[in-house]
Amino acid sequence: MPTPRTLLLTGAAGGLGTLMRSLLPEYGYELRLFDVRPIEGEPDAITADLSDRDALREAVRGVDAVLHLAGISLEAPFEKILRSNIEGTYNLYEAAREAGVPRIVFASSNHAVGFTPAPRAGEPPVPVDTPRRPDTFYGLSKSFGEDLAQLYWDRHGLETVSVRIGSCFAEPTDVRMLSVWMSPADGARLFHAALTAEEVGHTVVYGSSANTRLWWDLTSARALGYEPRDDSEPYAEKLIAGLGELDPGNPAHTHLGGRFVVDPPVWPY
Ligand code: NAI
Ligand code: 15L
Repeated sequence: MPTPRTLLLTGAAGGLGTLMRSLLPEYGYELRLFDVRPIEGEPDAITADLSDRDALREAVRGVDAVLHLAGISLEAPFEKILRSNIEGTYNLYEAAREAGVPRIVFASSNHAVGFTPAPRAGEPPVPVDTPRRPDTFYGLSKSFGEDLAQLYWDRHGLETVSVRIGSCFAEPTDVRMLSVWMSPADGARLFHAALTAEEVGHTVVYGSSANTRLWWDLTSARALGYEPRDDSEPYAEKLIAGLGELDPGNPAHTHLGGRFVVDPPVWPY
């Protein structure tokens, strides 16, 4: 598939959205920005909530694809998750279906499978078809998003790549992240591959760099043409010296979802 020219980027004001605003134009995309929060220096950005169906209809008009990052990105009361992540994602899919947008790349999360035990030394990486085990209402909403994407592919032919992102930040900041980190540059590579691969139907992939300590299987991501170039290992010595090795007796260290399985961080605003 040729590079989609116009890309709707939801969640454009957020951490990942800000990173992608600077990285994706190099791949040839013209970005249309959408977020409930205004974005400084971006007067053309659409400032609207995912509950605003008229704003979504306007936002998807004429775009070639959507990168859907908007939503609550940590644990929160169920009612808030319901509104932003579950109903909001449904509203986006409906607008995209009505407008005939052919493909969405959905920011799913490792927390859709967060209660899955991390592989121990010598065990194989977690496959993409492992049963979903959400660790929070947040993870549950990502599980819903993946099922919604499957439904819209099977019923309406709207394609999605659901990317179960690990931790996409400038650097890994704890020992678990050595296994699940996705560098921002690899994030842009993966989103570009997901936006341009041929005939994806609904494909689920894990989103991370080629980490030496990787916990999951990147085969389905690589099948899209993704070639990660980064590895968290250069950060390992300093992180382990400061924080210690992962503790096999601590559930937050032995499940994919990390601290979300015991002490989920809550919505900060
Ligand atoms: P973030 O919290 O920094 O950004 C999310 C953005 O969505 C915010 O700018 C917020 O204003 C916007 N938003 C929230 N509710 C909205 C609504 N109802 N209507 C319109 N906009 C709304 O999160 P971050 O880190 O940028 O993550 C982006 C996406 O990727 C999220 O969906 C998150 O769940 C997912 N993700 C991120 C990971 C990471 O490592 N950064 C890991 C796994 C998944
Ligand atoms: C996520 O899904 C969150 O959005 C992000 O803030 C991180 O907590 C990440 O997962 C993670 O698991 O490290």
